[in-house]
Amino acid sequence: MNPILIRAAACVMLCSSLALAQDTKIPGTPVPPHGHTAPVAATVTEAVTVLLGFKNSGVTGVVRFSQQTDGSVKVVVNVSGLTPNAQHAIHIHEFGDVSSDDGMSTGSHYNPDNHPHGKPGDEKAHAGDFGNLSADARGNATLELTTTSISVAGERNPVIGRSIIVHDKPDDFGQPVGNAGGRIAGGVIGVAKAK
Ligand SMILES: [Cu+2]
Ligand SMILES: [Zn+2]
Repeated sequence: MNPILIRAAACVMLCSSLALAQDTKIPGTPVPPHGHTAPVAATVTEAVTVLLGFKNSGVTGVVRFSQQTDGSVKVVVNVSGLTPNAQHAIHIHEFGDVSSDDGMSTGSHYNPDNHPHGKPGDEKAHAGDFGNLSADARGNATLELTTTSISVAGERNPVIGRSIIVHDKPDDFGQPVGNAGGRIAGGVIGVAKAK
C-alpha cells in the first residue's frame, strides 16, 4: 500500500472517531479543533539516555542530545564505573529494547544509510558510530561531539526510540562493528524537556 493511501486511511479512521466523539459529547464540553497537526516527534529537539549497567557491571551514565538550528546534533556523554584508564566503545544501536541483560536485544549499530562501520567524522560510517570513551584513573569518562549523521527526531536518521550501548572493549574501527566486545551498559534514547 502506498504511503499516501495509508495516510488517507488513517485520516478516515481518525476523522470518523472524532466525529463519533463529537456526537457523544457532554453538553458544554469544548470540542477540539478538527484539523491536522504536525507529528509530535517533529517538535522534539532534546533527548536523553540514562545508562544502566548490564549484568551488575556498575557502569552508569547520562547522554544528552540537543538538536542545533544548523541541522547538527550536539551529544554530551558522562559515564562512570568504567575500567580505569581504558577505552570503551560507544554506539547508537538500532533498537530501544534493553530488556535482555546482555544488551543483545538492542540489535546492531544504528545504520539507516547502510554504510560500513567507522568513526565520527568519516565520510561513510554508521549513523550511530560515536567512537570511544576514554576513562580516567577513576573510571569516569566524558565525551562531546557534534554530528550531522543523525537528528534528534527529524527527517535525517532520527534517534528517538533507539538506544545507546557502552562496550567492554575499545572500538578498533574494524569491520563489521569494531571488535568492541561485550555490552556493559545501555539505555533508551527518550524525549527530554525542551530548553
Ligand atoms: Cu555498540
Ligand atoms: Zn558501527
